[in-house]
Amino acid sequence: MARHTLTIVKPDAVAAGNTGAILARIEKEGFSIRAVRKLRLTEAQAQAFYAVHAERPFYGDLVAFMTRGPVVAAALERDNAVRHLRDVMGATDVSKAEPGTLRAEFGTSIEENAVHGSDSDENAAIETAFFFSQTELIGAV
Ligand code: 3AN
Repeated sequence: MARHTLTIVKPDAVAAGNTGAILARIEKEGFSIRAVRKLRLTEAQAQAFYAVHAERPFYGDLVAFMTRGPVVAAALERDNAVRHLRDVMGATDVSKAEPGTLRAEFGTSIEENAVHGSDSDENAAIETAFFFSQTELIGAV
């Protein structure tokens, strides 16, 4: 089981001042932060990051949302990293997210759902490389 995943605190949660609370919860879950960066995605970057959704009706809105303010990206390490972060995040649609999950606590809708987490080991590697170079990634000590 691969040990790496990538999270993004989305613009809604950054604007609401929830970055620290979300990263604190992620650390409490046993993740080590390998690298972290605050940035504002360009339209081209957001389009590329969500290219898999390019044909979906919500793609334009999703790109607009993800570029409307800064995000905080973090590369994470833990046993069973992808699965565990997905469980901690909860369902994409906030109204279906289990109580106690990050999306239930900090999200407000299916789109403004506070946090992203990679959905496979393969995408975790691609998404981590999207934000960080190899030399920026610090292994757990
Ligand atoms: P997840 O983030 O749970 O992996 P994806 O990858 O299916 O979900 O969707 C990526 C993002 O697109 C979601 N986080 C959400 O912001 C947005 N999204 C997904 N499905 C919808 C939808 N039906 N309507 C509006 N936005 C959506």
